[in-house]
Amino acid sequence: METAKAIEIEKKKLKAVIFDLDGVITDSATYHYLAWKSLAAELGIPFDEQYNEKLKGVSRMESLELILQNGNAASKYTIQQKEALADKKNNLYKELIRQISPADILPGIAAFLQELKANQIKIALASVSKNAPFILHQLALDTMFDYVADAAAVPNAKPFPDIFLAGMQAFGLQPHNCIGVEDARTGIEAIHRAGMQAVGVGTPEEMEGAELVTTTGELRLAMVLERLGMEL
Ligand code: B16
Ligand code: MG
Repeated sequence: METAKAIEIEKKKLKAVIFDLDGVITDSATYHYLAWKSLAAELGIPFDEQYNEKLKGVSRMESLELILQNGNAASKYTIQQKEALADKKNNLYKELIRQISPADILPGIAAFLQELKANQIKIALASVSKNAPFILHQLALDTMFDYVADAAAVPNAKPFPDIFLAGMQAFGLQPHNCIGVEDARTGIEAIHRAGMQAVGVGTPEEMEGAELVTTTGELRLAMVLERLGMEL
């Protein structure tokens, strides 16, 4: 009986927090939007902020497909042409994100990361963005992360669990000792498929299914532990 209780307590220890980047650590979505908008305008395809919402947490090539579909242009280009279009967008995006600075860290995130570090909880990044290491550098957060998943090396993008599992495996942990923090539906699904509890940053409608729905400004270790039924 006592052994069973001890196992249950062990199962709920929080040992790692695995973060999405865009929309959680910083709002790089604005720059993705501006870069895609420029490309869409060049191609004569309608594109607005509402449509941009569909691209949250979606990989670069899949985002391009969605934009082309919106203009009934998906079959107009060869794979090679699509790769060139995606490169064009990425070059513009890379220019834009050079202006990101530590002032662009979303409210509450720096304090939450400090709390995790102070309590020896591992910190990982599970962003599908191939520009994530550069953005972390611009935010002066690169030394805060114990592991940054390589988006290029992960076979299946979100909503597959691969990128969250990569973070977990890097620390040799089990899913019940890890949680994921996300701002996109596909990301919440990926966290759940990885067997972890999900913290959703956004509105209850957008973050439906997450075990805890909050804002970055409200993220505090004690609150997260209590709401997720975990402990240090
Ligand atoms: P890149 P996340 C995602 O970042 C963005 O939300 C999504 O809009 C973007 O297309 C994707 O990264 C790929 O980014 O073109 O820089 O490789 O939310 O997973 O941090
Ligand atoms: Mg995101």
